[in-house]
Amino acid sequence: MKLSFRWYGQDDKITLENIRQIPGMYSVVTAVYDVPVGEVWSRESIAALKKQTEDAGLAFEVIESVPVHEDIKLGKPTRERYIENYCENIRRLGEAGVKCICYNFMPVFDWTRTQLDHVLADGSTSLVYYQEQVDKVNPLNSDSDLTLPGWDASYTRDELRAVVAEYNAMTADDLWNNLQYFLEKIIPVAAAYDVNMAIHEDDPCWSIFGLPRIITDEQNLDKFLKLVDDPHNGLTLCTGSLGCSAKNDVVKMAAKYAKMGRIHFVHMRNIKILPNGFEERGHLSADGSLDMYAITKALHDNGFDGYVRPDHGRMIWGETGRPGYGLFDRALGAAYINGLWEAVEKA
Ligand SMILES: [Mn+2]
Repeated sequence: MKLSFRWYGQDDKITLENIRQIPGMYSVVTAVYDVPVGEVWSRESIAALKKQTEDAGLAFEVIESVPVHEDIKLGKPTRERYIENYCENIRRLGEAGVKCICYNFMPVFDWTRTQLDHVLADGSTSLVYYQEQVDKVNPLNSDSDLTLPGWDASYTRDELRAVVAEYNAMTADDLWNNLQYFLEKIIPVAAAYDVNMAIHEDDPCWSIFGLPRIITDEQNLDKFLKLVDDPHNGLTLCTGSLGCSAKNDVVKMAAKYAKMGRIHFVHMRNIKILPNGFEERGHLSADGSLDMYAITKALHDNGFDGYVRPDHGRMIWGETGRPGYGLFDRALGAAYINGLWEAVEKA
């Protein structure tokens, strides 16, 4: 297990020195943030990130994310240029020593929550998803105020409506086909540069506004891994994204895909499943619906040797900043992951 921590680059108020001081910390998880989605990252930007990271005593081995342009997901003719750009990013990152690239294939909306500062019983705040709040916001409805926290704010209302309409004309099978087309082009490049591609599950792992979502459960992950049956075509196992559906047995999935050698990156966080959605909680098993010890043990016992990062944390001790990505609670999460790993290793 290689412990890692997401860092948003120069603009992140959490410094590399902060991250370096978390016990057991090995690598940052970062990205080039000054390039529009779909374009090629400059070698200079990649080299600068690498130098900064390594100068701070941390490895530069995990990228989250290289985002996938909507035209690729929609299967438009313009995807060719974006796929070639994507391949070039894999080559450049591989040459810079990157071992793992996280990405997702969610139409338009990426991760979705309805509130970013829900106050929990202990006074900390966290991200939550309540279905009745989602149901009130229909992006095709002109009366809707069209805002949920995780959405891409670069879309105007009309642009958002247009892209949602394009997806509404697509079936889940169309999205699968577009994903397969993409993988067949990128995985050979990833293999040549020995970069592990690690798709992140849809968050939450169900359809939003009737748009297709396919990276959601065990059956679909099985199907995904067979689209291109190469170890470089693997997973980011996000315990919170999969675990917000009670239908997903995250412990079983962790064991199964680790044994197959297809989990390259793990996002560890706990969530509490509620009748109308879920709340993000502290990492501790007792604080949510997931058995974090059992997940860790399943990974360990099945030979997992990839990267793990604490995922979203609560805001605690008066910290303010990027929701889910404060220092304090994620550092507690990292310490907990260290403890779980040491315990299963010595058991
Ligand atoms: Mn995640």
